[in-house]
Amino acid sequence: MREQLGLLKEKAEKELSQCKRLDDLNAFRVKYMGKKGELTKILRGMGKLPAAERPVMGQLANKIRDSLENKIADLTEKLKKKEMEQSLLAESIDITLPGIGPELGRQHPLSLVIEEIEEIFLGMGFMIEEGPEIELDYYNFEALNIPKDHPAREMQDSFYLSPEVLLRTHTSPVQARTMEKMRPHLPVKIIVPGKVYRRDDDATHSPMFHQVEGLLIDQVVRFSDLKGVLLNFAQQMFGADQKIRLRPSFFPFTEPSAEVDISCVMCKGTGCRTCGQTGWLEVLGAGMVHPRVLEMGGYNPEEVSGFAFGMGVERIAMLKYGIDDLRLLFENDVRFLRQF
Ligand code: 2U9
Repeated sequence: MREQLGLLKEKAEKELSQCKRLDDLNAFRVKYMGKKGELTKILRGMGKLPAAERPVMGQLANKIRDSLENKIADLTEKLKKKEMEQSLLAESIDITLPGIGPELGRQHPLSLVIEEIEEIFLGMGFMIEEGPEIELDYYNFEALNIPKDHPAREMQDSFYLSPEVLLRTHTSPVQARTMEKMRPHLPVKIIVPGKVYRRDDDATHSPMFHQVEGLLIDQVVRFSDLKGVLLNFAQQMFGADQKIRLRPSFFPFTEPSAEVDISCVMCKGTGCRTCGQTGWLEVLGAGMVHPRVLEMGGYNPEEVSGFAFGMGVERIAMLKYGIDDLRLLFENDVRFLRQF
């Protein structure tokens, strides 16, 4: 039995030294010291020994058991500590790694252009007015000298919400509202930026686009004042060497009316594909405010006069930044937007 115990001790100690995890230790304890464990079996077999051998063998077996128990206890402590350290290590964060910053947005090219236009007109003493995108038929059409059967209504093919309510087709109703609000104050000197809606959708027309319109009413406002203001705008927006050209036109709300061209931003007036070899680009509409429009706004056309103008922001942005497709402005592709 002494020999048996010696072998068992040797084998157990070797196995114990190979235990790398707490699970291994538990398995080890069951294998040797459990109910059916190898050492337990030997201890149980003591009874069959001659009485003289029992105390010595018993002592030896107990010594081996105590020594194994001590070693298991030591190793349990060590492995617990090791496993704790490992789990802490696995949870640890490298605080020296570079952070993931939020991606910074940019201003949309249309916003940039609107702000630039606003700055230029603020510099000439205009105020900025805004108004509702859902508008009454009265302010969108009637107050602008476009009665119910007028062909200009069809040209602006509109989104109606009810017979008297629609998405505004231009920002002009804001000027009409501002005249009502300010009368009889002079001057009325405003620009109105904003979204407008028309039933149009192709390569050069979007159902929603942006306008900036302007209105100046005072005691004596002349056509030459209009030309001066628009030339100043064109030169600040597109360069000090800009020229402008006015051609006769028609709008129901102005008389006389004009289409306003600027010299081509691509070829500087020599003629190219962008300007169709003319050297000119049409970018604005303008005119002297129609006496009936002044009247409906509450001003006496015998006592005051005014000019008005309007421009499409998308067109200005495309010319300014050399954008060749309107739709790029509405697709919100960051690769496009990041360039401005
Ligand atoms: C009031 C009186 C007069 C606003 C004007 C234009 C000429 C014009 C177009 C330019 C390109 C619209 O975006 S566009 O399609 N606009 O040509 N707009 S005069 O005249 C007004 C407005 C309000 C009370």
